[in-house]
Amino acid sequence: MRVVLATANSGKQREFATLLAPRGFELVLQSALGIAGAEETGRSFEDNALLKAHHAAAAAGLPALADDSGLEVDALAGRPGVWSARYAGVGATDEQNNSRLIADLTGVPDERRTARYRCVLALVRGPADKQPILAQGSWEGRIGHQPAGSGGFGYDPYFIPTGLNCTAAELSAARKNALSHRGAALRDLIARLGNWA
Ligand code: ITT
Repeated sequence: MRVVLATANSGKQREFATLLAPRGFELVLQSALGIAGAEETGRSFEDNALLKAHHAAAAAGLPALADDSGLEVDALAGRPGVWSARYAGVGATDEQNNSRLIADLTGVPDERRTARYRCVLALVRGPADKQPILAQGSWEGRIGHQPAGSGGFGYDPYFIPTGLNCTAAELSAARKNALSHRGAALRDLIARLGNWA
């Protein structure tokens, strides 16, 4: 089935393609259809995932899948949360966002650097779909002091998953997909699909 993937994030695109191709989804990037991203005005991951999916479905005339995800740091009262992509300002790079995160955690000891990634997926048949499929996943860990690794994207060079002695950016793509919030959300989505197609 042709589904428009409502993301401009190339890190997410790679992870989705690997996980969904075997399930018969033919993912079309919204950028390939000339569709710009929706403005993320929601206050929750759920709101933003739905907003992005409805926007892409309306513009493409196709079913749409969107992801809203982010990092919640306990010592920062859950920030950056829905602002993860623009923590250091609109249009910030991953490096700038990571610099702000590490600056905000100056002096915070290891045991208080706990965090989790969260991912919410929204799959809609069209812009007026009243029964979207929502799926979610999370991944616990903590924020390190030094960056390590070159895989993944975003905050991965600083995110040390619980039970591991390396960062998410040091994992292979397959290992990250097996452990991550996005992998978990996709497995949840697939379990909820039923006869959706
Ligand atoms: P789209 O809205 O176009 O999908 P985006 O990057 O703006 O792309 P979000 O608003 O969902 O997406 O923000 C997600 C941010 O959270 C992302 O830019 C990273 O900073 C962070 N993030 C989410 N998942 C991540 C992951 O698997 N690894 C590292 N950082 C992640």
